[in-house]
Amino acid sequence: MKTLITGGTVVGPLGAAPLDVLIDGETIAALFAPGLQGVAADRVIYATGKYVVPGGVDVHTHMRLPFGGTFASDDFASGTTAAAWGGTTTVIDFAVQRTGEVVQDGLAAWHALADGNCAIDYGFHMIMGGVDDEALKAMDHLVEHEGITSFKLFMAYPGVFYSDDGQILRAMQKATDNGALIMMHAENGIAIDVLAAQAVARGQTDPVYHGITRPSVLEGEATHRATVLAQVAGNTPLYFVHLSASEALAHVSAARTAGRNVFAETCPQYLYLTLEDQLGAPGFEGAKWVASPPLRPRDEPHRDRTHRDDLWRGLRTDDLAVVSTDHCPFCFKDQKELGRGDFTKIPNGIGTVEHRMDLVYQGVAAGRLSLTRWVETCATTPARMFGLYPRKGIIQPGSDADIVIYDPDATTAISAASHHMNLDHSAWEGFEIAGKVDTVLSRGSVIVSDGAFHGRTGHGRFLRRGLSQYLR
Ligand code: DUC
Ligand code: ZN
Ligand code: ZN
Repeated sequence: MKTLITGGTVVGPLGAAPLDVLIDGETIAALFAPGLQGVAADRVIYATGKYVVPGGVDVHTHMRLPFGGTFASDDFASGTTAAAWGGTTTVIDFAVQRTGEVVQDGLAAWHALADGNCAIDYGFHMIMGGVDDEALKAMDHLVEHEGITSFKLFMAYPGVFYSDDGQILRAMQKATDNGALIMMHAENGIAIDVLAAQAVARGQTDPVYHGITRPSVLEGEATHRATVLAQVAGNTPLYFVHLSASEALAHVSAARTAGRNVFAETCPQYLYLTLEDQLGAPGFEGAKWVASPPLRPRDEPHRDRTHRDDLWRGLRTDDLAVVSTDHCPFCFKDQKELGRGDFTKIPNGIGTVEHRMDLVYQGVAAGRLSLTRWVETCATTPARMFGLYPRKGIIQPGSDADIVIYDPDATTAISAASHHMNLDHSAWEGFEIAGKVDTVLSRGSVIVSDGAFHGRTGHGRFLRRGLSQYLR
């Protein structure tokens, strides 16, 4: 089956140009000047006035993550279907090794959850919840034999996922040897737990105290500590997940200026939402926005140069290379409600997998980000960072035909009433965004068009990934 996408503007990391795209089966066969005569195709998709961009690559999702006595509300079927609706055609989810568990058992459990249930292609990182001799050996095995080349460690959540500095150093030394990427949740969890317990003891139990007890300097401190540990371990490739704070970004920038293999992502929630406006909503409403790191105060660190301003700047300068979602949805009813009367018991997470392409495109519409940077941060760089390039993240001959046709003249209104995530509320309720996902192809199949989903769970295949292709 040959498909021709004609009349659109193809956007890639090198710029935008009017080009037609020919797809043969599951892959891109050719790009050529618009309207070239004599091209035979079984199906023609007209993209006049629209952008033709690589399918989005969201490298940070948590389908069914066990957390706080419950599980993230999207499974692989609902979560990857919602991703597809939003123009994301690849996710990398986090398989989990809990403390005391064998790494390979955690991985097998994640394959069982995902296998046959995904609407789009998917890969895994591994959360290392218990770094010991066995787990370190397992890292080699996963890199060599399982197509898993990135490992998340937590400086937060003592007693749950937490690694101490010695465990972090040992995992980094292992990654220096085998070429894996260490992904870091950088918040000083030991100090945070003291502040949180003190707040609860004072009766400060509302959701907003989740943010107040996790100040940005404790993300900055942990970020710096991790860069030092990576330096000691031999310039280990280090990638900070969900970076939210100016202090943390400054440490990433300094390490990068020193020539080190240090990278970072941010997430839409940190680009738009704030501690006062969302987390501080009246009553228990703010629980919808409890995630870690937390939403940051509106006017910090400076009223005229906020965390959000710095994050947009970081996206322009590549100190922030990627936008992911940290998609980790929990319903308000029965899940977020577990923390009524004690914010420390609110399951941490926000659901955004459906809206990332739109929310970052909003930066283009507002003049904060170039079209090319939109595609780079949402598709091309995540694919390169996590060893999927050029199969994913680019429109060029030989690549998988994962393509989004994006209409810059339409608008998107976000609401729980219309989204496709298994979530009874939206952290983005009422957001009106310039731009709209029009058509989505996954490996040559049209899975979204004309406001309808045409894909199927089970279409998505597991992606064995290579080492990071973004190292310097
Ligand atoms: N942060 C969250 O908000 N949820 C899950 C894990 C994490 O690091
Ligand atoms: Zn995290
Ligand atoms: Zn996460």
